[in-house]
Order: sequence, then structure tokens, then C-alpha cells
Amino acid sequence: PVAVKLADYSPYPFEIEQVDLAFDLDPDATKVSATLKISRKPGGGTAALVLDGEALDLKSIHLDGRLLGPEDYALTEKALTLPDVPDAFELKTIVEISPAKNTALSGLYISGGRFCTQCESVGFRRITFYPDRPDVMSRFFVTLTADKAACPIMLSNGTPGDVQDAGNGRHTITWDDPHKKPSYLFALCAGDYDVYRDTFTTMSGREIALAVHVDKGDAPRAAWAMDSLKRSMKWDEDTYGREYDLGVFNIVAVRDFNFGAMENKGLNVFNSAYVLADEDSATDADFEAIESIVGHEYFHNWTGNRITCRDWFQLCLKEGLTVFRDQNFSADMRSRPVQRIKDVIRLRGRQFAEDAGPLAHPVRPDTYGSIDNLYTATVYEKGAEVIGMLRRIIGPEAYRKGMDLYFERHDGQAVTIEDFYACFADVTGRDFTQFRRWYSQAGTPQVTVAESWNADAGELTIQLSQSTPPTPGQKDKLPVPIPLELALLDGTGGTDAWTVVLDQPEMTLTRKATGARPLLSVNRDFSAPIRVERDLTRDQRIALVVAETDPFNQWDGVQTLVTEEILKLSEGSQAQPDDQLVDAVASAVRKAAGDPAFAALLTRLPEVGELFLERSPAEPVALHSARKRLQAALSRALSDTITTTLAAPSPTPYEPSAEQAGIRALRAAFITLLGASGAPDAGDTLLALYNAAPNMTERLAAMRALTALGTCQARDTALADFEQRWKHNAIVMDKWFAVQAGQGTAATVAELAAHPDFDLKNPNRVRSVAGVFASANLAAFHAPDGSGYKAVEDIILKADAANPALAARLLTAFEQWRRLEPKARAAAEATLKRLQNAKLSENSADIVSRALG
Ligand code: HT7
Ligand code: ZN
Repeated sequence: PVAVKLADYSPYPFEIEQVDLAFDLDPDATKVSATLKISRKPGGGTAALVLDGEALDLKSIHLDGRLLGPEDYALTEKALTLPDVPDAFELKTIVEISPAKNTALSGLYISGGRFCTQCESVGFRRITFYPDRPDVMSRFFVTLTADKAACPIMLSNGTPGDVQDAGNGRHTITWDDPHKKPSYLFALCAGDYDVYRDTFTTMSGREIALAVHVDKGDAPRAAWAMDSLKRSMKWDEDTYGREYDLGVFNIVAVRDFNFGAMENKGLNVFNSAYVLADEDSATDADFEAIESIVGHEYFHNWTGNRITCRDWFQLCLKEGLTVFRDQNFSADMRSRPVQRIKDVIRLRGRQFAEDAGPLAHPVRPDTYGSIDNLYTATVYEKGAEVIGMLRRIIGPEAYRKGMDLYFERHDGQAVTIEDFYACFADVTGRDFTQFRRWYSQAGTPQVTVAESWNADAGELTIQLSQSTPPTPGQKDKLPVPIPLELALLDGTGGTDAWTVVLDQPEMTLTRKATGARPLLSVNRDFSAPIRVERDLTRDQRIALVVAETDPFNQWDGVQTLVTEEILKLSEGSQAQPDDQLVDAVASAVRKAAGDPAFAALLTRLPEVGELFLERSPAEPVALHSARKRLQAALSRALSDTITTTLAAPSPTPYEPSAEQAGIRALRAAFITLLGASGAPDAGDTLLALYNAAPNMTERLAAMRALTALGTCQARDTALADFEQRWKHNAIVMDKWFAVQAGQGTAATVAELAAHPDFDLKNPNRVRSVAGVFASANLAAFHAPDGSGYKAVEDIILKADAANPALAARLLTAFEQWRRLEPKARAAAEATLKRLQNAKLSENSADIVSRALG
């Protein structure tokens, strides 16, 4: 694809004052009439009118009522150009599109027999001719006409008018969205749904009609999404002073969706996996994900919709900020330290890996090849961390003032990161020029910490230095301002905490301490998205974990210890874990029993993907085996605790509360460890746990642990039972596919792909097989004989023809190939080269060419 550059931005020369869209909905041939009121911007010169449009069958164009002929315009595969237009005019186009044939799931398509749209980033141009860019904001009126029986419900953005008869068994409705919006926030959904309804009264006393639209029979499973929505609305009022701004808010659950959800104005469209949950079918992780994604999309109403992005380079302006908001919402709903740990696990697992490979890019890239590939962990997760650092540096009050100013100053506009930071500069008087390097510089900064103790002066000297490794296209890096939360710990709970901003390449600090030499705690609460390098012995690290008073660092200290141990074990295939280390971890787990969610996280061992980043060349098979040995040792060390915990009943009656979820998280973690113990009766014990599990969290943990045992009767029994019970529920069956792909081999993937319920057109199903295998089963994916790559390549090639965005995302699994041991590396390179020569979509070709670098 041709690279698009931030530096080439120029404003659109026309204003689109109003858009009237009329859809005559039909799965095979939908007629779309678009009437645009257009005026040339003052100083807009004599520019031609260029409208984006792709895969549209143009029927007619009228300008101020005059039918245009081919001599009046130029039509290409990507655009409609009218070279000569007046300063103010009305343009009416009529096109025909085929939703049933749309397998890319961008634009108007059919899922589960119902109409739905996905327009971010560039789907609107697959619906009608339009300047499909976020800085063109307009007022939309949308008329939908459809078959009464097939589409009793017809939804779009804004507020509905009355439904009217349209003859021939059809009916019609007009939606009016009073808020100007860019085309990517347009949506329509039409079909036969069950609806879960409720209301919310805003802080100014307005009653909002809320509705969640789901497949027939699924309404009871929408209760948690609705509850999450109401809590999100209240949280945004309490935390940011933001009130909802329409009389209705609709959510629609869709089976086939490329992403988690979409924040269309007043009409959020969701992947059904992030709407539907109940006690029987959902895990606590599912409930948690629904809460977070419902919150995320709702929070976009202000950060993204009322104020949007000038261009797609500014994506982090809405996404990083909104992830930061949803993370804080979840932290307020649940446990803040546990939420922080989970956020960091996600960041390290996905973003640190991205930053360390050929796909590394800044939070605000300055060039891109394919726009769908811009929706990355760096833009989302690192983008959120940067907002978190801003808040830490200026403090919560100044942060809130800056946000208030941002909402006041830019409401109704499409803006840039510079506009956002100007608000914070204005409220604090600070200069954010250096801080904005976080947006322009890729790579994870590394901070090295050294310390020396002067006993006579009772003073600790701390030397800090920072460096950021080179990344593609960015060899030399400048220092970034790193807010570091530090503390001196006296070992008895005494904590002297403070924050420094490391904004130089090097910095030396001194801190007085009373009494004996204190222990130094660094980057508490993960105050910055960095890697910390400290030359400490294992005993010093254990002492630090014991003395630590910051929950994040307690957990992280254990992670560092177990990481080092696994890396050491991976050097010899028979090496056994150190007893002292295993006891230290086991005792930390036991000590945390009062906070089971936290204790569960302490049992977690880093995934092979994280361990990978610590080694070059990396040997996934050896790392996986070492990880298993440590897990087995930890299981044995905790065996009494595991037995006692699992002998106690699971909480009843079931509630998706954070408190109960914490208890179940520890039970599930212990089920996992039990499976890793190597005990000869593990299969029978796990099958009994599987059969007796009173909820999906524990049932799934038992099935996963059984699957990890490899081929055995108990595993087969559980898998067959699960399939039998859930074969009619696609969301639950995704778990069945994922559990096997996450533990099996390339042959398992081929088998799953041949299963009658494997559906290449359903992104959730494809991800649950190929995505899980390639991202969570690295020993098998990176098998030295290349079998893992071949299994995924076969799926990618087929998926790419139908859905390029889906295939491109799967391809990112190859991003670490250069790090691999020679055999896997050669097999990965050969696969990428084969893919490069295959006729891939632009999205996929973009990833392959960047991966090969
Ligand atoms: N803003 C939404 C992005 C999105 C998307 C992007 C590309 C292709 C399909 C998509 N569906 C949704 C999701 C969000 O961050 O809220
Ligand atoms: Zn978002």
C-alpha cells in the first residue's frame, strides 16, 4: 500500500452542512440515497469535490436537481471526483450495495440474518460516496425502510421519529442525530431482536431510555451489560462531570464482528461475546471484559465522539485516553491494585512485544500503510499509560482541570494531540514539549537503577539512567520524562515514598534514612511503562518482596524472581527449580490468602511470549518446558493449601461481584496448578472437579488443565461433555476451540479447522483457533519443524480472501520471528516469504512486508 503521512495533512476544502441518507434495505441489493448540503470553505479556492467510495454501484448523481452525466465527473475504484462545482450546492447520489456479499465486515453487512454496519475507520465509503475522514463533521438524518417481518426494529444514531407504513409489507423510520459527527460514527442496525430495556436518570434529571438488542432468546443474558452501562454512565458523571447527551442509548450485539465493539453515536455495536453473559455460560473474566468494554464504548461518547480526531494519526487521542478511562472505571468497580496488575500483564504481553519487534511504532505514528493495522496495543495500551503518566506528573486536580478545559474548548471539533496538551499547558503553566516525545518515539525505555549506602551519613545514593532501544526507522532516541514512584522500605512496613521525574539520560538522587540500610522500591504501581534493570541477587530480590508495601511491586517482585528462575531452568532440560525460591513464592501466595484475587495473580508464571523477550535467540520449546517444571514445583509446594481451598465450597448463590470473582480466581488458579503437579491421579481429580464445578470459571479451568495433560481418557471425557452441553452456544463453544488450540499442536489446529462448527467467516471462531494457537501456544506455534506456521498459514490464506482485517491481525503473531532459534527462525522466514508472494490483501501485505523489514 502507498504510505500515508501525517505531514501531508490538509483540511478538507468543503463543509458538509447536512447529510440525508435513505436506505432501502435488502440483503442482496440495498439502495442508498445520500443528499449532501455542501459549501466551499472560505478560502477553499477552486478545489474539485472529491468523495471517497469503494465497491459502490453508482446509479445516479444529481447536482442541485440536475442529473449529471459521465462527462461531469470522474469515477475510479476509490473516489468520485466532480472537478467543477459551485460554492454552495446540494449533491444527491444513489448507489446500490450488497450487504449479503460483504464478508470483510466493514460497511453494511449481514450478521445472523440482521443488517449492521461498521464504519471505523473507512467503512462508510463502502456505503455511499462521502469525504470519509474524521475531520468532516456533519448533521445526519437517516431514513430506513425495510421489510416489516424481517426487520421489526430499525436503529440508527440519535433520536427516532415515528415508524410509518411504506406499503408492500415494508415500513420506514427517520433518525435524527443533533450532534455533528464524522462518518466513522454512523451506524444502522435492522432486524428482529429481543430487547433488554432499562432507564438511567442523568445528573441533571433527564431520563434516558436504554436498550440492549440481542438474538432471540438471549435477553436474560444482557442483564450484566445493562448493569455495566448504567454504572458507566454514573461513573463518567461522578469522575469527569460528563452527562449523556441524547434521550436514547442503544446497544446491539452482533455475532460477526472484527473487534470488541464500536462506539457509534447513541448506537454502540458490540461483538456479542462482550454483551452476553450469565452465571452458567460466562467466566468471571467474561463478566469483567463486558464491564470494561461497555464502559470503554460509553466513555467514547465524550472522548472520541463529542471531540474526535482530526486524522487517523491522532487515534491515540481517543483510544489511549478512553482506555485510561475504562481502566480507572474497572479499578473503581473492583480492586485497584489487582486491576493495575492485570493492565500491566496485558501491556507487557502485547505492547512490550510489539515495541521490541519489526512492527514497533510510536503511540502517534507519523506514517501508515494500511489503516486497519493502526489499531494496535501501542496506540491503545501504551497510549493509556501515557495519559496515566500525565496524571501522575501534574496530579489529579490539575488533570481534571485540564480535561474540563479540553471538553469546553474542543466540544464538537476534530483535534490533535497538540490541542489536547495545550489544555494541560494552559491549566498548569507547564511545557509538555518533552513529554510529547512519548507520542513520537517508539520502543520501551529501559531504566537502570544502581544504589550505594553511606552508613555514616544514613544516606542512600540512587543512580538512575535511561535509554530507549532503536526501533524501525528510529535509530537514535532522546530521553523521555519518566515519572518514577520510589520508596525506602525499612522492612517492618515503614515506607518513605516520593516521586521523581527522570527526564535526563542520567540522574543521581540521595535520600536520608533513619536506622539501618533501607530497601529501595522502584516504579511502584508501575508508574511508567518501562523496563527496570537492577543488579540484585536472588536473596536481595526475595528480601525486597518480603519488605515491599506496594501491592504492584510485591507481585512484580515475584514475577521477576520466577522469570529469572525459568530462564535459568531453560538452559538445561533436566534442571530442577530451586527449593528456596519455590518456598518463597508459595509463602507469598499463602500470606495473601485474605485477598484471593491477588493471591491468584501471585501464582501466575510469565507466559512464554513474555519470557521470549528476555532471550535472543529465544527457544520457545525450552522456555515452555522450564515454565512447566517450575509450575509443577510450585504446585507441590502448595499442595496442602490447594487441597484445603478446593475442598471448601465455591461461593453461593453466584454473583459476578469482584469479591466472589476473587475467590473463584484463586480456586481456578489452584485447579491449574493441580493439573501441573505431575501427580498420577491428576486426571481423575481434575475430571471430578470438572464434573462438580458450579460455575464456568472453575469448569473451564478444569477443562483447560485436563487438556494440558495431553491425550488421556479424562481429557476426552471432559471435552466431549462440554461440546455436548454447549454446542448450541457459539460464545461458549469458542472457549472449547480455544482451550484445545491453546494446548495442542499444529495437528490439533488442523483438526479444529476441519470441525463442522469451524467458520472462517466468523472472526471469534477464527481467533479462538488460529489466534489463540499463534499467540498463546508459542512452543507449538514456533515448533522448529515449521508445522505450527503451516497450520496458521493455511487459515490465514483462506481468511484473507474474505476478511483482510482479520487475517492481518493473525499475521502479527509472526512479529518476533527474528528472535527465534535458527530452525524456527528459518521456517518462519520461509513462511513469511511464501506469504509475501501470495496475492494477499493490502492489510496483510502491509504486515508481512513490515515483519520481513
Ligand atoms: N473504536 C473502535 C474501533 C473499531 C474498529 C477498527 C477497525 C476495524 C473494526 C473496528 N471495530 C471497532 C473500537 C474501540 O476502540 O472502541
Ligand atoms: Zn476505543
